[in-house]
Amino acid sequence: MKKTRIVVIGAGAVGSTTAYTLLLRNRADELVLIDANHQKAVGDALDMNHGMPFIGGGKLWAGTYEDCKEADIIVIAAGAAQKEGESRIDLLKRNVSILDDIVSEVLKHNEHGILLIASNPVDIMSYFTWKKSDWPVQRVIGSGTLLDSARFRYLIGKHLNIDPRSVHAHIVGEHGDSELPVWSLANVAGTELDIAEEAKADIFANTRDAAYQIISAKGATYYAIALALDRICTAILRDEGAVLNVSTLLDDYHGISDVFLGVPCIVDRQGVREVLKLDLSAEEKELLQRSADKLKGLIGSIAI
Ligand code: 6V0
Repeated sequence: MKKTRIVVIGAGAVGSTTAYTLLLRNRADELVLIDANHQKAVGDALDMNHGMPFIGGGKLWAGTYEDCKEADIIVIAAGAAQKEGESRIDLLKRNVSILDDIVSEVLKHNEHGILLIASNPVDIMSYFTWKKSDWPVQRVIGSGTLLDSARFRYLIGKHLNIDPRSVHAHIVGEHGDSELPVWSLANVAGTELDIAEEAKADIFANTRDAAYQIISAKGATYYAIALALDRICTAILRDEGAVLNVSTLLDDYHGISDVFLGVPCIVDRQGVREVLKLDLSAEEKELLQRSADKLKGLIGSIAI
């Protein structure tokens, strides 16, 4: 039987934590770490391999782009941090250029896998990767608002004292400042949420600003995004048909097209099998349109 292989490109905080999460959960027969700083990937692979006697499991190594050949999923978590005095647009250009190099290398060796993008700004990076790869759009997936939706469900669950897995609620749009909460459809077992408007505003503010809070406390976020990436990999490898709020190309989604945004999608072995159109309120549609306009403006400013 063919072995399953996941390659993680970018062995920084997000990439190495993702590899560790995939390893602990025994998701793939083979895990490969690639980083421009090869020594970092080598160190991580050694460190994790020393845990094998405690968990058993497959193989893990620090590799090269040639290892992408057999990959079922290629996770991209490489990125550059903002330099002092650098504008967000300049950082964006620099990250697009990093991604351009990475995707060129991957494409030399793989044409059948699924590209799963975590690098920020994730919706733009995913759109760029899709354009660059020329792959069917199903096979280029951004982590989108899956993490944001998890934060949202956690905070609603905490407020109501209900297990977050039993809370059905979506954050859609950009993974970032223009994202929006779909309160009109949020529910527990089909029943409307009994939450006051002020508490709702607080829950959403803490969802949207979660990354800022964590980064100011400890410099980076990586545990929950690693679990979100693990969730997407699992839906793909097990052909689950799971509904996950990933970033995908919209095609007349409430009138929005030609931009990647986080919306609920059915994810299986093909990647994004189907995009689910939420029955949004008029206000939510307008906010989603604004989120799309913002991203299109940014895409235009870097001339993809
Ligand atoms: P980090 O810890 O600085 O790691 C980045 C890694 O990328 C480093 O090890 C670099 O050596 C490596 N790298 C840089 N250029 C290249 C290249 N050309 N080829 C291969 N490797 C390269 O960053 P961290 O891991 O914290 O974040 C990585 C990316 O994930 C950033 O863009 C974050 O903004 C993004 N995140 C996305 C989230 C999401 O929800 N999608 C959540 C958290 C972070």
